Amino acid sequence: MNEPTSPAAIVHDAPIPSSHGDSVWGSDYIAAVVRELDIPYIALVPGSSYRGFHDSIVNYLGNRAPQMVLTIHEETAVAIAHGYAKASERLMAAAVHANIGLMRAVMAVYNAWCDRTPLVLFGATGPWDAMQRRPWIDWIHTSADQGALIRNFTKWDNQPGSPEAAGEAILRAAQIAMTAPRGPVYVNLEVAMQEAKINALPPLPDAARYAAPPAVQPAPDLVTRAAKLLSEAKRPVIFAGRCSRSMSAWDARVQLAEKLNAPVITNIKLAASFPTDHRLHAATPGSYLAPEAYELVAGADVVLSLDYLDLGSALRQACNGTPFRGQVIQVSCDAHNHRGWTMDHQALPPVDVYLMCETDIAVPLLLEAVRPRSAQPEIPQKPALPQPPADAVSMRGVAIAMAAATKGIDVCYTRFPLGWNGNYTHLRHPMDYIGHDGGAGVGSGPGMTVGAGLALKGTGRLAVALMGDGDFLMGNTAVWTAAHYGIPCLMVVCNNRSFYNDERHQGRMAQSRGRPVENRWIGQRLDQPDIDIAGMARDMGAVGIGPLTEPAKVQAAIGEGIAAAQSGRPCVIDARVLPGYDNRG
Ligand SMILES: Cc1ncc(C[n+]2csc(CCOP(=O)(O)OP(=O)(O)O)c2C)c(N)n1
Ligand SMILES: [Mg+2]
Repeated sequence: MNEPTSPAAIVHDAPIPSSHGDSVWGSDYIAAVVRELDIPYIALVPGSSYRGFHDSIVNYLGNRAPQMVLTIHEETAVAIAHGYAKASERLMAAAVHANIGLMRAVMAVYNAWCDRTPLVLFGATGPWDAMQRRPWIDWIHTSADQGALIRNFTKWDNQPGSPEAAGEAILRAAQIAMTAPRGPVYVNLEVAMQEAKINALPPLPDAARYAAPPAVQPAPDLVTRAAKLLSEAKRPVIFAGRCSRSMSAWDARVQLAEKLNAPVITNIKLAASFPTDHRLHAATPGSYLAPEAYELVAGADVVLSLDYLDLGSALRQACNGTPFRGQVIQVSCDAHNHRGWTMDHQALPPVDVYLMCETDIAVPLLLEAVRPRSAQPEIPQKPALPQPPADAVSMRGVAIAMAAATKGIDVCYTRFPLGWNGNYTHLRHPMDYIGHDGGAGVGSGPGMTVGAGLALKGTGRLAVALMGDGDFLMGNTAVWTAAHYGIPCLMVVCNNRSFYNDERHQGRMAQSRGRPVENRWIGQRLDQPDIDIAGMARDMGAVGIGPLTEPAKVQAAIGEGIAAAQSGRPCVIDARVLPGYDNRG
C-alpha cells in the first residue's frame, strides 16, 4: 500500500444515462476539470447552492470519478476525505452547502489543517448579483468573503468568477494542497456561475502540468553537517515525527537508527513512523514525552527531529524547563504553514542544523552520509503493563483481546482512545496506524475511520478504530455512509459512558480548590439512560455487537466484527469499559 492504487469499487449509486445534447453549463466544465485531477470520491452533504455542480457530477460525469459519497453531517464529509488521504496519500474532495454547510464543516477542516493532510473542499454561495437572488433563502445563504470562515486554517481559498477561472482555481487548489506541508484548500463556486449556460466546453487542461512540484532537496552542506554531528555524537536520540506511509521510507528510517545505534522516540498522535518493538524504540508512545525518556533526552548530545510534533515542548519537558544543552538537527518544512491565528506550530525549538524539507527526502541522504556508530545506547525500561481485571471489561482487556483477534490479519488502526497506553499495540508497518486527527476535535473518529476504510477497500488491510464513546457519538452517522456504500471498517467503542477526559479535569480542579472530587461526574456522564451504541449501528445498517460487559466475550466479539467487516459490512462494538486511563497518572 505504498504507491497509489486504483480505488476498489464501492456501491455505486448509478444514474440512468443522460444525453448531453449540445447544451453545457458552467458546472459541467468545473466537474470535467475535477475529473482531470483523478479525484476518486467527493463526500458531501447536498444543498441548492451547488445544485448545478451536483447535477454535473451525476448527469455529466455519470457519478464516476469522482463518485459521490453521501454523508449526514458536513464534519463527516470532511473527516472522510481526511481519513482517505491519510490512508492512501491521495487527494479526495468534499462538498458542503453555502455558508451554513461550511459552518458545520469547520472543525473537521481545522483537524485536517493541524494534521497537515490535503483535501479539496468545494463550497458554494448564493448569487453574488443581488438581482438574481430568490427571496429570503438566497439572502441568508449568501455571504461576502465566505472563505474567511476557514481562511486561518486552510492553505488557500478562492471564489472564481467564471467556469474557466474555476478550472484554474481547482488546479491551483489541488497543487497547493499536495505541496508539503500539505493541507486543506477551499473553492467556493458561486451559484449563478455554476448554472449559467455556456456555448461550448472550454479546452480541458493537462493536469500533469499543474501537479505539485517535486520534493525540495536539502542543501548538501547541511546534510554533511548533520551527518557529522550524528556520526560523532556520544548520545544521539531520534524523534520520529511526521513521515509518509511509504515502506521504503520506513526501511530507511530503521536503517538510519540502526547505523547510528540511536534510540528512537515516537508520538501516538502521529502515524506509525518506527517499529515500536524494535530494540531501539525508546519510550512509550504518548501525546507527551514519556517520563521514562526524560533522562535519555536531557542527556542527549545530538537530537535528530524528523518533523516531530512539538519538539520544543518535548525538550523542555525532558530538561524540566531548563534549556536543552545538546545540538538539534531539525528536518521539517512545516514552518511554511506557520501563521498567527492558531498556535498549532507549537513551541519553538532551538535548532543548530535546519534541513527544511520532508523527512522522507532527508533520511536516505543522512543514511548515506553518516558513519556507523557501534556504541550501544541504554534504552529505558518501558513500564510494565497492568493486568486487566477479571470481572469487568477494561481498556487493557480490550487491548489484549484485540491483539489476539487480529493475529495474522493486516490492520490499519485509525484511532486509539484517549486513555490508551501506547505500549498496548505494536506498530510494525507504516500502514499499521494513521495517527490521530491533528486538531483534537472530538467526533472525527467515525468519519476518519470510514475514509480510511474507503481507501483500504480491496487492499487486504482492514481499518480498525478503538475510540471513545464521546468521539463515536459525536460523529456516529458516518456508520450509515459506510453501510450504504459497503465500506469495510470496525469501530470498537471503548464506552466508559462519559466524557471521561473532562471528569479528570473536574477532579483535578476540585482537588486544587479543596472542593468535593465526588462531583466530578456532573455534566460529564453519558448514562441514565445508557445509549445503545450497538443498536444505533444496527439502525444505520451496520453490524452492531454489544453492549459487552463480560471480559471473556470480548475477543470473540472482535473476531465476529472483523469477519463482518471483511465481508464488506461495517461493524460497531459497544465495549462497556471501566472508566480510567492507562497512560497517565
Ligand atoms: C469538539 C470538542 N469538544 C470538546 C472537547 C473537549 N474534550 C476533550 S476529550 C473529551 C471527552 C471525549 O470523550 P470520549 O471520546 O468518550 O473519551 P473519554 O474522555 O471518555 O476517554 C472532550 C469533551 C474536544 N476536544 N473537542
Ligand atoms: Mg468516554
